[in-house]
Amino acid sequence: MLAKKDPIYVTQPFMPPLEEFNEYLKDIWDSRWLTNNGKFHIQLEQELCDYLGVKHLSLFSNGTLALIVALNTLRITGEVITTPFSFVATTHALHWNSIKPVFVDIEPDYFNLDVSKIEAAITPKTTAIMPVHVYGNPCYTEKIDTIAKTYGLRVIYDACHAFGVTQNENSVLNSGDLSVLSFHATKVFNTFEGGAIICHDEGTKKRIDFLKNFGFADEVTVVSPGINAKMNEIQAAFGLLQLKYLDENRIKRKIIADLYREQLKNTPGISMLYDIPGVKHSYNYFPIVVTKDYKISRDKLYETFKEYNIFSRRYFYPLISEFSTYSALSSSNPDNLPVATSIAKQVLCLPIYPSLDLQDVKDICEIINS
Ligand code: T4K
Repeated sequence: MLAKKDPIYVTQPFMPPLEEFNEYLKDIWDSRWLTNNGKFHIQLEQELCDYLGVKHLSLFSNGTLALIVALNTLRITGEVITTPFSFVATTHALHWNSIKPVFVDIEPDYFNLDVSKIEAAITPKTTAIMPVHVYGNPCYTEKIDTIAKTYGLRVIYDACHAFGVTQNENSVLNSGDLSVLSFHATKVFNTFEGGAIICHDEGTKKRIDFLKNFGFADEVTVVSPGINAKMNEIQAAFGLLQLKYLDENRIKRKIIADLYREQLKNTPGISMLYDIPGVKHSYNYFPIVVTKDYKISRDKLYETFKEYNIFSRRYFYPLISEFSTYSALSSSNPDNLPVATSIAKQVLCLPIYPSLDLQDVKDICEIINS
């Protein structure tokens, strides 16, 4: 097989027809209202609440700032239990709040926090748990809820991969105290850069909205040292347009995931994560695990793809606990994180996005199978 002429990336944003976006742009130009809770911002918050099945949602300029503000909203301090198997922003958000991350290992089926190991990591300084629905597969939310209630802890979900994910028809975003989404260009739903916090009551929504706007409650009152994390009107308009195509795009992603599963089901040494009964998945990522029984290593496969102009990604390698900023923490010791350490060396995310050609999916599988 010859190398592809155009590169195939792990993901590509969906671009709606430009003419349709131009209509929104014209509206913004004419109104001269560019940011600070404009009409598209208000409309997008409402439409997202409806689409996602959540009560309150506050838009942000990106997911990282949303995570930082989420922790600040609940005045989290001390130590927070979290996963090392995520994008580095998850732990950075703790760092920016002067909170000590305490890493707990992941479970081997879906690579989410291993709930059986959380309690052993709780100390008198623990104030919260920050799990991640990795690749959009829901964490064991009920068990996490029980632990949190027992020990009086708050739960903030990093749900950046879990846009539109439901479990028995209920949004996973309704779990815990707060959930945070990312609308980065590489996500299922994107606003170029963007994000959101989901909360369950009006008072919390108000505090979040103050915090993302410098702490202003009104023209002359600052209630807290807030930050500027507002989404602007161009981003919000792009989001409104994306929403119109979302269901169609989710179907396309599922078709791609199913095709990978079909083509790789008998490949020795490759294992995959299957859909969970009762869960509507996001298909933001398609991870495979390249085990020691596969003929070459994960890294060799990753390099081989590059020769064909195919750019898979090793999300999430290295583990967050392995970055120098965090590696000195006692919970970063690999002996504390055996499953995460092993999975990070074997996982590879294959390309998946709505405009990915099915023939390209077959070619990618052929490279793996040949
Ligand atoms: N929590 C979790 C669990 C997260 O996964 C993330 C972000 C966050 C928190 C923080 O949310 P944000 O603050 O980002 O909203 C990417 C994204 O930048 C990042 O948003 C994402 N997670 C992470 C998993 O992936 P990189 O460094 O791998 O991105 P990059 O630029 O290498 O892009 C990947 C591929 O996507 C490229 O090879 C090509 C394609 N691409 C990318 C961009 C930016 C495009 O085709 N068009 C584009 O505009 O981090």
